[in-house]
Amino acid sequence: MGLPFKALTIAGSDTSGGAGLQADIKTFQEHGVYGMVALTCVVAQNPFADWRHDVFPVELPTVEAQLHTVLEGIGVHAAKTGLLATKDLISLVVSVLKKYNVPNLVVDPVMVCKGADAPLNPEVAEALRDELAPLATVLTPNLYEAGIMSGLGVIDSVGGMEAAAVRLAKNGSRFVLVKGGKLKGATKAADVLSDGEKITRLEGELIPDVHTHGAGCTLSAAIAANLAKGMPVPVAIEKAKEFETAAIRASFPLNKYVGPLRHDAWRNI
Ligand code: PXL
Repeated sequence: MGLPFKALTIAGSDTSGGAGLQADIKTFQEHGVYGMVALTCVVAQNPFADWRHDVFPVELPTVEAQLHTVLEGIGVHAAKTGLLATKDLISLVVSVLKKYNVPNLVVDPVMVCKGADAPLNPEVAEALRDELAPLATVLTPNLYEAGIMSGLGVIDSVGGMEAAAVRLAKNGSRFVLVKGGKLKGATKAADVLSDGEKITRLEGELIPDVHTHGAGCTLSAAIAANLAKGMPVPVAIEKAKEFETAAIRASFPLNKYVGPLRHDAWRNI
């Protein structure tokens, strides 16, 4: 066996194991990519308060030290960002990423955790859009995040997704993948990919009544893993969607509040 490709996730810890850095590391592993972590915050789910998500940010110098460990001390073929929790954390991550010029950066602009529907403050959304998104090789907003970041508000059609994707690509991200999984009335899982000029609709199977905790983290980590291996962006996305679909099809309940994807499901396809 040769040396593996290496990837870094800059993300929060989901104590329940299905999203955040846990989803990322499991996904990297399933792709044969060596995973590393810079922890930005800890998310604990409160079993005494309807599984409320409490977010505990990590101190800035601690995050900076972790980024230096990996980016200065080791090096990566790709990186991804997940939950960054505060504006200051975003600014720190942006300044360090700029210094190291990381190849292949996937930005998942996480604004809310499912079940914790308190959107992060506007400052965070602005910093994601103005500071971090322009560094992205691939930006992967869901409908909610695409609506806020593009300024288009509520997005409820494929046309709206296309407009948001183009606008966000013109904001500096090389590719934008707007995920339509939650589009009302859809019969297919329709995502939209744009580089600011071309628009592609990516249709997949819509799997009804499934658990989807960690789906966004898993998809963006799979894209990062495929980019680390040298795949062109559209191929990396197509293969990541296949991986995610298999993992969603095999998702399972952990308790009455949450059900994660099964990251090893692709082995049995
Ligand atoms: O799925 C969004 C998400 C991202 N990152 C962390 C999370 C969650 C949702 O629970 O806990 C750490």
